[in-house]
This record gives sequence, structure tokens and C-alpha cells, in this order.
Amino acid sequence: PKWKKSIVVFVLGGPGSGKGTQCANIVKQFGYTHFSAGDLLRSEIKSGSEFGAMIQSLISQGRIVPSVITVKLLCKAMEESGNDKFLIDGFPRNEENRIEFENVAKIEPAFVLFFDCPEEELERRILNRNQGREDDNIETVKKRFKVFVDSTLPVVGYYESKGKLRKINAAKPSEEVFEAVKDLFASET
Ligand code: UP5
Ligand code: MG
Repeated sequence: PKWKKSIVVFVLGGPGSGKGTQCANIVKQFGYTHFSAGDLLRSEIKSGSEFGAMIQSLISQGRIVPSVITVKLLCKAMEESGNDKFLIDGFPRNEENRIEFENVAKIEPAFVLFFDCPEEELERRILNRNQGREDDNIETVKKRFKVFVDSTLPVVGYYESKGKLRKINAAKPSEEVFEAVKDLFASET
């Protein structure tokens, strides 16, 4: 399919680091299509899929959904979109995710955007968000952060070792973060 020749940018960062917020900004200025893996999984729950109950239970514990499910959703989303430039937000969350995507989509990311932000600030943002996400409570936020450190940081390290990591200080106000993001996209593309 045509999306196999696409440009993919992975967007990683702890829970609440601003991945969704900044992706919306990038879409407006740089013509990418944004897919949040978490959003795709949450709509899969709502759609009444056979995997809905399992996905819901894993998300409410801050755990990572099996790679085959997430990769299928991402590939379907890319397939159905008319675009060939994608921001994939909140994925790959572990090495298994990364390898499954490589094997199935057969796309290497152009680069990986990493939003770096301390845990206290992440907690503050998530507990202030109030959009009714089942995993936005202090207990689950702590679990999500631990999974991020244990499972996602190794993926971040992998891309760093390949020279593909672009790290952004995400602890600043969102307008300032976007200034840095803009400079980066302008120089990469
Ligand atoms: N905000 C944003 N930027 C700010 C700034 N610079 N200063 C101050 N406030 C800022 O932002 C979070 C909140 O902070 C918002 O209120 C925003 O206004 C404010 P947002 O842009 O939503 O941050 P984001 O990084 O997108 O946070 P999110 O909570 O979505 O990150 P998670 O990584 O936790 O959530 P995700 O949806 O990616 O995953 C949820 C769960 O799904 C996972 O825990 C896991 O169980 C499952 N999942 C998988 O299993 N596999 C996957 O591949 C993906 C998800
Ligand atoms: Mg998000």
C-alpha cells in the first residue's frame, strides 16, 4: 500500500508531557496527519471491539496493550488517511511495539521527537486535565510513569544510539515548547 513509502515521526514522552498538544500544533504548520496510539485504543474500546474489555483493563492499570493490536490500528489509520506524513504519538512504548511496527509496517521513523519533563510536572498537568480519562488519577499516573521509565525509556535510548532522537525540554510553557518544535521541524524537513 501507498503508506509504506510514508514519512513517520514518532512522538514520545512521559504521560502528560504534551505530546497531543504539540502534535496539534505541528499538524497546523507542517501538514502531518496525527495519530495518537492511545486515542486509537480508546476509540477501539468505544467501538465495541472484541478486544475492548481487555484494552480497557490494561489502560486503567497503565499497562501496555499487546503490540499486534496497536500496530494493526496504526496501519489501518495510515491506510485510510490520504496523507503520506504521519506523527505517531505515544508509540512505540516498548521494544516489542517497536519491533512489531518495523516488521509489519516496514517503516523506519525519520526521527523521534522526545518531550522531556520531570515527574512532578507531569502529575500536576494530568491531575489538572479533567477530561474524564479513566487513567487520570494519582494512582494510575504513578503506574504510567513507572511503565514509561521501565519500558519506554529503553526505546528512547535505542533511537538515541541510532542518532534519531530529537530531545525537547517540555517543562516550559506550551508556546515556548512549540518554538523549539518548530525550529526542529524546519531544520529536519
Ligand atoms: N499541557 C500540555 N503542554 C503543557 C505545557 N507545556 N505546560 C503546561 N501544561 C501543558 O497534555 C496533558 C495536559 O497538560 C493537558 O491538560 C494539556 O493542556 C497540558 P497532553 O498534550 O494531553 O499530553 P500527552 O503527552 O498527550 O499526555 P497523555 O496523557 O495523552 O499521555 P500518555 O502517554 O499517558 O497517554 P496515551 O494516550 O498515549 O496512552 C494512554 C494509555 O494507553 C497508556 O498508559 C497505555 O495503557 C495505552 N497505550 C498502549 O498500550 N499502547 C500504545 O501504543 C499507546 C497507549
Ligand atoms: Mg496524549
